[in-house]
Amino acid sequence: MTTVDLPMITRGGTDGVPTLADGEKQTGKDFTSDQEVRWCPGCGDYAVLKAVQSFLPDLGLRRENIVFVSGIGCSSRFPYYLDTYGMHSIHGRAPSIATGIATARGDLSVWVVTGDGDALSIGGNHLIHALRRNVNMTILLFNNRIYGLTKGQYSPTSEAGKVTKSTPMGSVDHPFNPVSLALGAEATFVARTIDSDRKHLTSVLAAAAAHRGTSLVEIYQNCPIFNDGAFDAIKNPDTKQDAIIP
Ligand SMILES: Cc1ncc(C[n+]2csc(CCOP(=O)(O)OP(=O)(O)O)c2C)c(N)n1
Ligand code: SF4
Ligand SMILES: [Mg+2]
Repeated sequence: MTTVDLPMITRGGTDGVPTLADGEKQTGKDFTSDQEVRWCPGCGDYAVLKAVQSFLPDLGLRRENIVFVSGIGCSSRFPYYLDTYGMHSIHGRAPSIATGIATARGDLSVWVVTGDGDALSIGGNHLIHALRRNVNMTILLFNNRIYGLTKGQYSPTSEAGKVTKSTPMGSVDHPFNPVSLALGAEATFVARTIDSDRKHLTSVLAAAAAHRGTSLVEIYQNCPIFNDGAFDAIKNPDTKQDAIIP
């Protein structure tokens, strides 16, 4: 039997993407678009947006070589608010569109923004195959454990027994753990972080961007309108010590 030695991956996630000229500097402002941000007051998406806008200058990449692709959902409005290239694409299909972009254009830093419904219901198949193919991109999965945009139906990450308008007697199915799902697809980088911890979130973004291959970052994100307090156990100072292993 013959075997083929695969080449060692020695390149970083952003290698090959044009960088700023010497002395050129960017700030979070350079990554802030002129679009009015349309999320509900108190939505966790704001904190993630701010963290990403503040983090992107650290990459030192040219803005025109960065692209954010999203699916459909509240979280998927993300590309409008970033002054990079972007695409608010098709429900569940962002990983596939991003796969095409990353495959054709090695000079781009490719990011996906998706929600728990977008990534794990309609887009479940696209997500697992993107992870399996290990194309060079970073997937930010905003998990609020609910469909926000369509006004509060239960999602594949809602806890069993969830009472919503679409499950008035409580949901009967068992939720996905996105991290386990990604590991099952043999993803090469998997992480979980939370909207309210800017420092941790930023460090995870940096590690994910530095990884060559598909990085999956699950971000716990509070939806104060349809699923408020979903992550209180890990936010509350009285309980978080028992709920988190850093
Ligand atoms: C083909 C198709 N099916 C269903 C919908 C309705 N729809 C829009 S967004 C969404 C789910 C959004 O939930 P999630 O991905 O968790 O994003 P969130 O709004 O919570 O950020 C659904 C079912 C649609 N737009 N297109
Ligand atoms: S419905 Fe929930 S997830 Fe959507 S913008 Fe409002 S608070 Fe955010
Ligand atoms: Mg959601």
